[in-house]
Amino acid sequence: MEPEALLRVLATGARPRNCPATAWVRVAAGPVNPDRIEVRNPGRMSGYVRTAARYFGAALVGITRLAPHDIDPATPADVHEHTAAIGIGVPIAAPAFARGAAARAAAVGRGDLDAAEVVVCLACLIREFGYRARAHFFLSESVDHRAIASRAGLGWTTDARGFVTPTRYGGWVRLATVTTDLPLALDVEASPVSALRRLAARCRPLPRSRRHAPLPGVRRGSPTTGIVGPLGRVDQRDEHHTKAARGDLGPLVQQRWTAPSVDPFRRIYFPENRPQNVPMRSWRPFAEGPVNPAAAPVPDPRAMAEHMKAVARFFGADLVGIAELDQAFVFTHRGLRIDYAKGAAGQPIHVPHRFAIAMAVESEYELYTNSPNFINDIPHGKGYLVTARVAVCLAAWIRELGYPAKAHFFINEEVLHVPIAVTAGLGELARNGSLITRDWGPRVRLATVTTDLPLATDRPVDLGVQALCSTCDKCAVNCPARCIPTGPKVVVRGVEKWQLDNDRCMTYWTANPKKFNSCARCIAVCPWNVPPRWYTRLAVRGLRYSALYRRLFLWADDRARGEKPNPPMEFLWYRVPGSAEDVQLRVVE
Ligand code: B12
Ligand code: SF4
Ligand code: SF4
Repeated sequence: MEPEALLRVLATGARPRNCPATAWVRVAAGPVNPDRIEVRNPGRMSGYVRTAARYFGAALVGITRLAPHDIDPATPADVHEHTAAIGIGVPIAAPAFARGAAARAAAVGRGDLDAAEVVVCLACLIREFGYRARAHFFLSESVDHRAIASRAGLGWTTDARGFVTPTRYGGWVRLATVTTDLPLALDVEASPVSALRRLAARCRPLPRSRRHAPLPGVRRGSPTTGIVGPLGRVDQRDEHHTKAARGDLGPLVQQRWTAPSVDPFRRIYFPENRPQNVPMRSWRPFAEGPVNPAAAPVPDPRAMAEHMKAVARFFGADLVGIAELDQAFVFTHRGLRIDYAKGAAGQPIHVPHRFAIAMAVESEYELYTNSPNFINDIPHGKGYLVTARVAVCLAAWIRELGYPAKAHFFINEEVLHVPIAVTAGLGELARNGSLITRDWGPRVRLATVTTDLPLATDRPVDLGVQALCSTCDKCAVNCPARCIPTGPKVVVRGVEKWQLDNDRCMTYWTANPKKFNSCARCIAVCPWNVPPRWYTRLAVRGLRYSALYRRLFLWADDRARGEKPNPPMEFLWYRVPGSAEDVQLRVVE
């Protein structure tokens, strides 16, 4: 269905604002943090860079010296002074809904988009370390990726255009590069590969993209959050991040919330410091854009809804659902921090669209077993980036089909994602104030696209979440700020729900002495936050059937993980249990 629309989004088409990758040209290079970290051990620094690149999405990472013949003479002057080149290989996966040449072109386009995301994030991170770095990708390239990648040991060039890797991806990778003057230990060049191996790699089938079942077997149509009166709307100026920045929660909260984090990884995801080192920020102008005047006919909204969900999954969504947009879930007035900076705070919000597409992206379980700490801040930021990518790309694709669409994501949102996701059947509202999904529990980030594209809608689901919350209070007991209620639901703005003390939550995040910039303990400790295994998926499916089974499940969770879970975790430079003092943010030894 309309493969050209997808290709126009992935490559620079007729309307550049519907091609989200173009935003990243602005963050390929940027300001360098004047507060440079000291690198005493380049080997350790290389390890960090490699892990970070893999976390951003690279399958292959290699580090080599930048040679003069790698660089295009027209390259910006600063690159000539860079000493190291980090070669990145990103695997490509074909969409599940296309075949043949269209599938290959889409796979290559998505691979290029992902490769750009990896190098842009890595370059921003290095600049936040205090070193120069530039991302080179398909829209901003001035280096020879294949020469760099083969010297860095990623694989071998095959002919004028080909590159093959000695991995299960074979030749199905896209290359990109970061050049930098960060001191790094170098990799060795790859050894020659036999002609047979090259041939074998080329003959491998194109890997398919991840497919998630659209919640089969779920009891639909029985919403568990009762609506008992007229729904009240919310003013975004009362949003708690805004209140913190405005000073409503006290001077300490204000000072901490508006100052750059001590953690460089957080600084590339949250725009409290140098905006050009925050890739997501450059997507704000792409949330909306021109609509293709030649609208594609939609004879069957049900078929279009299924196709749209497949496209959203292709861009990286793990769950997708559709609801009629209820204006009660649209903020009344603009009030994000950036609106204050741009003088737009207080302007009335109008989202005239008929439908809302809710999307969830899972966060890595391994980084969410304990909280609060520097480690769970990392998937927090990445989740926002990935949900933003999905929403921006999906909205651009719908506009290319000829229908208006707007992406709502962190730092650019006019809607409440949780009620929309509940209405669209992604999961249920829980005691901890979050959406709980069947397979990933509350460990998901959300984004929404609003549109007029004719679509069939989904219905709310009953997974047994509220039934379990009625006999469980693990989040409330473990909340370090004591802001989750242990008692029954109350009615707020016409809705029966457990009501959190949101001011206390926000205050705890920012005023805590360890300088973690957020908290997600109510997500980490929740019994629904299970590791993604077949047996845990099976275990949670029984929760809606029996009260006895629910009690047994809670008992087993307490025995397996503890009533107050505090498991050790380690990632990059960070250790848990630990503190800011344990984190070597200043010196790499
Ligand atoms: C402001 C805000 C906060 C505030 C207020 C918390 C809150 N629960 O709203 C603070 C700063 C405290 C906060 C904390 C956190 N947040 Co927050 N936050 C937001 C934000 C930007 C706006 C929500 C808002 O305006 N709340 C103010 C009023 C409306 O809150 P409320 O009356 O308590 O209502 C809540 C629910 O009851 C429900 N709700 C309200 N009305 C109705 C009506 C119906 C019918 C239903 C079903 C539900 C429902 O929606 C609200 C939660 O979004 C949203 C993004 C967005 N645009 O939606 C993310 C968001 C809710 N936060 C999120 C997360 C993950 C967190 C944290 C874990 C922090 C972190 N590390 O990321 C904690 C968890 C705290 C908690 N237990 O809820 C995720 C939730 C993901 C999920 N699985 O549900 C969101 C959706 C961000 C995202 N893009 O993914 N957050
Ligand atoms: S910890 Fe228990 S009460 Fe809290 S959200 Fe999870 S299941 Fe519900
Ligand atoms: S994020 Fe932390 S402080 Fe806020 S409600 Fe959850 S556990 Fe409590």
